[in-house]
Amino acid sequence: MSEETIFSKIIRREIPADILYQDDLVTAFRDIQPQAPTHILIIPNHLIPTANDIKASDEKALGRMMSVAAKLAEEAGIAEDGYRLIMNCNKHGGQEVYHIHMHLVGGQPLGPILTRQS
Ligand code: DGP
Repeated sequence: MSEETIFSKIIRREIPADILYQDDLVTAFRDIQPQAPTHILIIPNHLIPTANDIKASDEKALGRMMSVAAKLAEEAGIAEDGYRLIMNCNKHGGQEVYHIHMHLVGGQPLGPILTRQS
């Protein structure tokens, strides 16, 4: 049994968050430390700790995360100019919260996706 994170409390509305979208499968809310003018997190309502834990049975929720990202990008007015969808995994990926989440980031040019670490 994986341990819940703060994101489960956000899903259940036990702690405050700027929730933009919620349905039976996913929840989307503004990141507390935005890295760009638009920075939204889209998460499955059930706990999947990392991308390594994604199973075929999660495909419906993962697909919904993608379609909700497209809808929210459109609503934020950043669809035409473009944006970035990011999912970090584990230590090397820089994952901090162990409940998978897709970052929807945009509203300005984002530069190269990676800079090589020496
Ligand atoms: P990652 O490094 O991919 O695990 O990103 C975690 C993100 O979660 C980070 O951008 C900050 C955000 N975050 C962490 N705690 C909270 C919280 O309590 N509320 C909200 N809205 N965002 C949070």
